[in-house]
Amino acid sequence: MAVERTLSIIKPDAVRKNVIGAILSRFEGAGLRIAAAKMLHLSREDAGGFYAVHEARPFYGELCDFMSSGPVLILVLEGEGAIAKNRDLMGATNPKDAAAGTIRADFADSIDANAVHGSDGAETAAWEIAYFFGQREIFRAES
Ligand code: RTP
Ligand code: MG
Repeated sequence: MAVERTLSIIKPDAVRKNVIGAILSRFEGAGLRIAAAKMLHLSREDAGGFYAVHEARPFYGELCDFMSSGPVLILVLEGEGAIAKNRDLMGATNPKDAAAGTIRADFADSIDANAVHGSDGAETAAWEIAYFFGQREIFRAES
């Protein structure tokens, strides 16, 4: 399987709950490396631009309010099959549907406050990584 990069966000609810370290351990335990990281308090415009693909959806306003409600930790994860692996670790969007042992089953409260974001495909991963990081902020395994 090819080495990939994916964008992960530890969302404001998980930062508030003080479970950043617990979530990072899930990624590292599954063989993903943290290739980049930054903590930001997104403006509503930052959040809106990031989730522009959902602009027409009824939940878009609440999503932007929530994502700009407190600091987030934004990560680039790197590893074999990183995009799908991260989605597997996250679990279903609604924590009620998330499989036992997934991040959302263990740390999310609701479909809105669902602890983590993860890119859903190769194209979105590339776009999302470029939204937050320059090339000099992303590190390869050997650096
Ligand atoms: P994410 O983009 O944050 O990783 O989540 P996802 O792929 O699992 O879900 P997506 O369909 O991309 O939706 C983005 C976020 O919008 C909220 N949402 N609410 N009320 C609803 O029906 C609904 N559907 C989605 C969720 O917080 C979801 O993470
Ligand atoms: Mg999504």
